Amino acid sequence: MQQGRVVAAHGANVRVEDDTGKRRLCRNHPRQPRPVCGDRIEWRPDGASGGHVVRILPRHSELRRPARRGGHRVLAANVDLMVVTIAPRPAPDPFLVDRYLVAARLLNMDAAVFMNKADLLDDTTRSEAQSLLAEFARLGYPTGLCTCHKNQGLAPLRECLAGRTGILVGQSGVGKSSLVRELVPDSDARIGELSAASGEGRHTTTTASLYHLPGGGDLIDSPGVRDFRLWPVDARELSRGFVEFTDLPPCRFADCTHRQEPGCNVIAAVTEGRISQRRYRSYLRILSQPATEAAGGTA
Ligand SMILES: Nc1nc2c(ncn2[C@@H]2O[C@H](COP(=O)(O)OP(=O)(O)OP(=O)(O)O)[C@@H](O)[C@H]2O)c(=O)[nH]1
Ligand SMILES: [Mg+2]
Ligand SMILES: [Zn+2]
Repeated sequence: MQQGRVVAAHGANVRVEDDTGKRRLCRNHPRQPRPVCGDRIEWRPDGASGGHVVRILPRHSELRRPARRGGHRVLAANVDLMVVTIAPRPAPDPFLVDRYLVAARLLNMDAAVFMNKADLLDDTTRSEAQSLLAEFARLGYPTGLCTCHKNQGLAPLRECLAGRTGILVGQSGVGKSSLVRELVPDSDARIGELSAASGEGRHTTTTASLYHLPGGGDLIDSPGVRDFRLWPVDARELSRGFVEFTDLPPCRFADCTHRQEPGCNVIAAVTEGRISQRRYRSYLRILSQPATEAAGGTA
């Protein structure tokens, strides 16, 4: 029996890297839970280059999204840092960033927000981008502006990732795979053009893959999404996901949902400008999302 790390999962087969760095395809028994990218597993060789999965070792974190028929799907395991990637094109969706940041907190991962394709910014859009990033920086998230084309601004991202397992998440076409190619020189991550008609990405990456960073640490490239929905959460859990809600004094009612209750300290902080109106609107939107709605996107 050997141990290894799953670097990519393709249905019932997983690509596993052993201690020596050798990769091989292992079959997973149909009745066993499916390993995902980032999993540590036990496996047994059969034949010269193949093997089969014996079991998944305990995970210290799971990146999840709701499944279409209820429950949830795990996209990647043993992730320390979620790098929410945005770009000037396709246009950033701050509400999508908020949902990722909530997910990261609830899943016990750190998070960072990076805007790639900074070479596409002009003076006006640059200052808009900077104020959006500043909002996340004020909340304590590492942020940065970078570009793959001139290889600029990547040092802060490298620093965040050093010695850890990070995952790049975000809309299709923001340049996640391009970042992998910059950060992991010998990687073979595929890169796609944006659609000329819609300006959106074409969902080039179809499965999560793990790469090793030259300075230590691992980086997982993930398929772009149109949408990232949280699994159903109640007000108490959702409030844990909004970092700026967590060190306020307790509201008058222990089960306050921060919608309209008297003596609500979240509403007071929004009124006094200590919590941003935009983030509070994101909170209300997530809270009112129908619990049974099907998951969108392709990831
Ligand atoms: N101008 C500019 N274009 C970039 C930059 N980084 C990536 N691109 C381009 O953006 C397009 C999409 O890049 P990808 O790396 O495939 O994007 P992705 O986020 O991996 O997309 P999915 O795999 O579909 O989720 C390609 O045409 C890249 O050449 C950048 O820093 N500047
Ligand atoms: Mg990609
Ligand atoms: Zn309240």
